[in-house]
Amino acid sequence: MKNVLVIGSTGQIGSELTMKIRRMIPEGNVVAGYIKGAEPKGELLESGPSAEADVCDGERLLGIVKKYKIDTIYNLAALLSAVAEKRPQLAWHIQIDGLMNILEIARENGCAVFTPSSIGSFGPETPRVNTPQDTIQRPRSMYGCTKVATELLSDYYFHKYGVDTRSVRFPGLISNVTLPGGGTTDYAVEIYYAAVKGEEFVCPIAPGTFMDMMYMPDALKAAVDIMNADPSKLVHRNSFNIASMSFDPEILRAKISEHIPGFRMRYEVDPVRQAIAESWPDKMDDTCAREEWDWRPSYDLEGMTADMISALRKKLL
Ligand code: AKB
Repeated sequence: MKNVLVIGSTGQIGSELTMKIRRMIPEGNVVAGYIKGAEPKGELLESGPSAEADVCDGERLLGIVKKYKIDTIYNLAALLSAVAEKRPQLAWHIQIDGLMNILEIARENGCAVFTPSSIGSFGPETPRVNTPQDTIQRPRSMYGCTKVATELLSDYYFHKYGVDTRSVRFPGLISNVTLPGGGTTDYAVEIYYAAVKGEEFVCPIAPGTFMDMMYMPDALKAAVDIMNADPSKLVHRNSFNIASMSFDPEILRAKISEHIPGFRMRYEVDPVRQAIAESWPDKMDDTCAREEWDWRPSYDLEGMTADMISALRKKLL
């Protein structure tokens, strides 16, 4: 990995991943791809090249790949689960038509491709606890349908054309830099902002609803490590379960209260998000990622909470 295009560089993952890769390979071109209306600013804009890179515009993408001699594409363009339920056709267009554009360009230009999958690729018939790497994937959400199709198409391009596609199934991601938008797990980010600002948090997910979650530094490490992994050791490719912690809103509330006594939370359950959350695993088994490319998370709930609160205090107060 030397010349890298990050599509969706101003989003929740992209804004931090682009900077991490730029620090890792200062001699390379790490292009911050963006769409109109979400242009990079500040350090992201100033620390390297950027280019308009809409996944639905294959010709423009090809131009960027050729201009910067791109060898690796991080394809982070996606509508998250709750928004995708409102705009299912658009979600399919971005996540699948867009992916086809990228895979074709990768096939013709020898690029490796990372397109994340998610806990959303599972559904109500999937074993909920210690969800295996290879298991039933029959999601009921459009987001889930696009994630299963992403896994299949990415594997197809690997087996049929030898395109170096690799991926992980991200849990809900928690970060103090860029907010997510329109996901089912967003509550686990928003709750920290409310707690640090001294506000009551209105939780859209019901108590007792467990989901896998992960702190952003671990997610970024996974995204980089999987692309740097020794290919001869990879039995799987698209996509690996990765896990670090699982909790429900009550456990998270109690943990935050240890750091911010008096923190208040009440429930106003959002039926769309709740239905999606109930169809997702409680906790994935990530043994294959540990064995095939040495995946190890660094943060548990306590470590993440202490770091989130300290970072948000500096940012917000
Ligand atoms: C969402 O909630 O839609 C995402 C995800 C788990 O993929 N954060």
